[in-house]
Amino acid sequence: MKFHVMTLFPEMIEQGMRTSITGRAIDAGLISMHTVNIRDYARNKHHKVDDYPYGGGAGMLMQAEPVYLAWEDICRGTETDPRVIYLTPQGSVFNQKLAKELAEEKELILLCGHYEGIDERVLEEIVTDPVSIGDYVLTGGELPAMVLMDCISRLVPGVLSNGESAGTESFEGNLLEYPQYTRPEEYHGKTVPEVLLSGHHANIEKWRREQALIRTLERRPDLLEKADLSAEDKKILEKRIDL
Ligand code: 6GU
Repeated sequence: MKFHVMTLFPEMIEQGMRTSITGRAIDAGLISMHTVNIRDYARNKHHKVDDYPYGGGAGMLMQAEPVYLAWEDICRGTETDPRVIYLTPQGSVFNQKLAKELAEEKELILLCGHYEGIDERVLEEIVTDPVSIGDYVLTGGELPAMVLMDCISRLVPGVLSNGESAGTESFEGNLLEYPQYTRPEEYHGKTVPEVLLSGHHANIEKWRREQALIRTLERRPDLLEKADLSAEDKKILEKRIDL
């Protein structure tokens, strides 16, 4: 996977991505990152990339031309024309399903806006996927771009070690993950659930499924509508709802 990131703050993206698992994946050549500073494509003396919005209103907008020229330059070096993800609170909300779909691509272009946004005309011209990371407002698209890259990278084969597998975790089958415990057996007077110490694998699996269902019901009931639930799962949930 190759990520091309169009931004006014390339150092922010590079610092973030060179850390931890994504950093290791870059070093191993499993993913790569190419940041492009949109300011380098401003064709004026002061490298100005923003201006006032027509019609008035608060703040400044990023101008179309430098964004277009930066995109054009990236595309000169790519074999196919990559999808262009524009990070914006006006996008569709990112989720694990979209992450899996994007992880299949060979290259992606991520466009980070700043200020109050970007001139709509260049967005119409180049953006294929407007994406948001949730219903709240951030100062720019850099953190969201890193969220997407982190999430997509860990789905690229080889990025996670066996111990970090991307299998049974939250959002698999639209359920949250069950609670987990490690040593010591007693901590601040609280003990580990008995079943986990029993060595009885079928009972452990049953307990974990139940906990995942209860946790999803309590914290993210909206997910249950999309979850694949067996008759037994439904019984567990109904018992809880009655309480
Ligand atoms: Cl993608 N960008 C900004 N600026 N704010 C956001 C967002 C994106 N997603 C949620 N809030």
